[in-house]
Amino acid sequence: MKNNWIWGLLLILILQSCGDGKVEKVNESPAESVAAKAVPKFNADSAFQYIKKQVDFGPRVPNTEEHKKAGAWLQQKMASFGLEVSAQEFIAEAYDGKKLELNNIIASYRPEAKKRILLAAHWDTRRVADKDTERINEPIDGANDGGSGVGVLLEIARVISTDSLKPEVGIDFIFFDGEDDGKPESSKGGTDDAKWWCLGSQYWAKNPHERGYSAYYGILLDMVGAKGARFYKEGVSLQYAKGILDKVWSNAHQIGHSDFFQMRGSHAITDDHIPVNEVARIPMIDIIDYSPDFGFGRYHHKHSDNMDVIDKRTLKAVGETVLFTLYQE
Ligand code: AHN
Ligand code: ZN
Repeated sequence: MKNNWIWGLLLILILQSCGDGKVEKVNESPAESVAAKAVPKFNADSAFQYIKKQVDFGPRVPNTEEHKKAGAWLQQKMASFGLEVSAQEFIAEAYDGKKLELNNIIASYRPEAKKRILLAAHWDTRRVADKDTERINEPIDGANDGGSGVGVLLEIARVISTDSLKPEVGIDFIFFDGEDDGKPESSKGGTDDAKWWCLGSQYWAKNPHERGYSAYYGILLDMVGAKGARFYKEGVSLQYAKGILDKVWSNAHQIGHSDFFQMRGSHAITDDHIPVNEVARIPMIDIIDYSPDFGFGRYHHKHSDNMDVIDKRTLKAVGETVLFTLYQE
């Protein structure tokens, strides 16, 4: 009986601490942020498996059987999510005169929606390991450079199509082909070097999958899975789509990924967002693992760009940030 007051006191303390917790949480978020709409869970294990599946096909070098098989799997996967899939097959010439059989893969969520967001990544991998010291003329796995962007987008597509929470916007996923066949290090230095990269996005920007296609904005993912990755505000994105860049980086910070998304600018990078910005005139940012101090990651265009470089924490940071952004639009 005499213990009753102790239990009472304990109960009051528990109730108080619960209340305090709630108030503190509200105070933690930055002053300018508004209540966020609910976002389904991004599964980094699933994204990791999608990368492994691509790597298991072998290097996705244009004009190879591995490339063809991986492309067919990508289309089938997006169709299995209930998306409207189309393939854009074309021939492009490489820096060495080789004719490349390329295939841009487009998958649309809610094709009837007016307000649309374009999400892109390249799905081809590099035919040489020109930054390596050995087996320079052999193709790389491209787990990060090629595999990771596609893996994150596949997981986003899976979540959007299977979860009961749906975004309000329509979404177009584009897997660009022929991004990574630019001149090797040994023959670099010409004035035309830039034009041999990004063959798929160059083609699509001139020949969109739908006449007069446009989107509210675009997000390109390139090398978004490496351990210790850091994403800076890339130069071309700053020039054409600073508002989007600031919004996405601020979202990343709001949900706890400030380690990955650095509030600092970096150099302009030749990538698939250039034709999208300059030719298709859709503002598009590039989330890319490139540091203003150290350049590309140590794995870049080397055989070490394999599954060992992939870290689920990086996939989670990028996946959650993009998914959060989509669900707030
Ligand atoms: C440069 O090497 C400057 N741009 C190529 C961008 C790239 C290659 N992204 C992935 N692989
Ligand atoms: Zn590359």
